[in-house]
Amino acid sequence: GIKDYYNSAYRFVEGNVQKGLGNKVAIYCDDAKVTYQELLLKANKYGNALKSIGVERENRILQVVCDSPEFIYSFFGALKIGAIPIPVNTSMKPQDYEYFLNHSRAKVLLIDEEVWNTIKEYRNRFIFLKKVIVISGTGYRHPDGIDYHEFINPASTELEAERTTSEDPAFWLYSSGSTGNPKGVVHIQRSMEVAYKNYAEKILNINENDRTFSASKLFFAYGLGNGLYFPIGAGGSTVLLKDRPTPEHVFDTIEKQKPTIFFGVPTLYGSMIQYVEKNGVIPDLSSVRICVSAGETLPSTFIRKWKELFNIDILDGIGSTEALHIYLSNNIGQIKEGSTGKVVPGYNVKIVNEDSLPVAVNEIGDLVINGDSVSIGYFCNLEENQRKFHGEWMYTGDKYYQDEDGYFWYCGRSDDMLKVGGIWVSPIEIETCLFQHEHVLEVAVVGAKNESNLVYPKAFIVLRDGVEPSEDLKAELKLYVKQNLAPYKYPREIVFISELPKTTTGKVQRFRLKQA
Ligand code: 3SK
Repeated sequence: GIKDYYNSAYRFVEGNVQKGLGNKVAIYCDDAKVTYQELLLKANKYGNALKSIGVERENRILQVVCDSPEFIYSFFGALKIGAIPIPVNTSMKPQDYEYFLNHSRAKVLLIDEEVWNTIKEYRNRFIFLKKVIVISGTGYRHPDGIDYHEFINPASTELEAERTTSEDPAFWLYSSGSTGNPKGVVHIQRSMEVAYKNYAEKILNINENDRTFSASKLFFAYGLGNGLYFPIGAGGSTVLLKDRPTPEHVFDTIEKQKPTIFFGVPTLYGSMIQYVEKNGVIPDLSSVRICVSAGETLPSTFIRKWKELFNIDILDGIGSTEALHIYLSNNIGQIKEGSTGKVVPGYNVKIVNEDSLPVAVNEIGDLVINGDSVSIGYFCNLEENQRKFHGEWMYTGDKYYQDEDGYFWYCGRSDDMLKVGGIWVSPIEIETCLFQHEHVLEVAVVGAKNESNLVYPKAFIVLRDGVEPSEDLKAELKLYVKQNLAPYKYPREIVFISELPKTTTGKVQRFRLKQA
């Protein structure tokens, strides 16, 4: 028979109310405060309302909702009845939503009114879609959708959790990747608990007194942990920001809502530092005990500057949508600037060569990982499943080396490494070097080919405000790399551009630069 009934919504929400935290604030959003008791009742109502329109266990629901209490009610409400919420980015194009809906075969769409207004004219293209629930500030009064508040209001607040097991599918996230269509990453009921225990408990030492604030939105794997199942797993609180996370909004939110843990990405830390330098006023971040960065390597200069401005450390780490959250991280009090830190307890990692054999210390190879929060695979994508998942190991697609102290150093995506004159060259190393130059704001290095089809490093550079692009500056930058790295690594070509192409998660889209 079935041994281990486990329902993550029950564990995360009802568990806190049973522990006596019912009157504690779980969610801060603008001026609203939502207690655990209220969260439980709203999630129950939504789960019951879904049942009333025929949603059953394992049915999928595409959730296009901004960071708000409704995001959290509906995510847990769906999980509680064993249905599968699929949160996706709220600022995509109509063809992206068409892809998500048709690829996931979701029969129900829960969507913010502003987004629905941009896609409703394409409804006849959404071939599996049956019901649309619209979240509107003023009430939704059109026959093409059901108003969210009218939908949940009549539903009962009592809901027994579906008897799922820890291995039942729970939710999906779409992974944007740098090429191809987004992949539907399937996570199971235990995934959040595992990521919470491994990273939030053991690395962040999260507890009931913590209040998290994630600039990365809840529909990203990074944001989902930071702003939803980490704080709620700990019986703490989350601060949500509905708006775009500009430096101004983020600083205002920190000053007003006083989080203890802040999560950002390198580009945001960079623009927050620039904002402070430009305005000459240092915002009050004294409530924050630790900051976290992920997504791409955090430049050492940002770590130092942040410490100088606010006296707070930033812990850099790396995770993935497939692993659900961070599996390599620096530790509080043991930061090696520029490194991705060490293995997060609970995960196993190896750096392997082309024959899948472990490489020596300081040697670059492919990073592979395993752990109980890793996805069970992509929905309907045999080729990518076979490429990525090898027995218990998952290929992360990242090149790394590990130093003699056990710290991991990122060397680029597996397919971004350049073999220049027969030697592997890390584009990241060249980028890090160029980034130290006083005129460089952002930089990305890719491989280009000369007339003999030989690969050479080509740098795309965004200059700081007020710096004039010139041939002399190109020569100066090339010389700078030659003087600071092995000379064969210098970029043979430099292109000045106004902005680097990026994914919605802020990662540079190198494939676009390769085509440029
Ligand atoms: O990009 C990352 O490093 C990351 C971290 C946590 C969760 C998900 C992702 C993609």
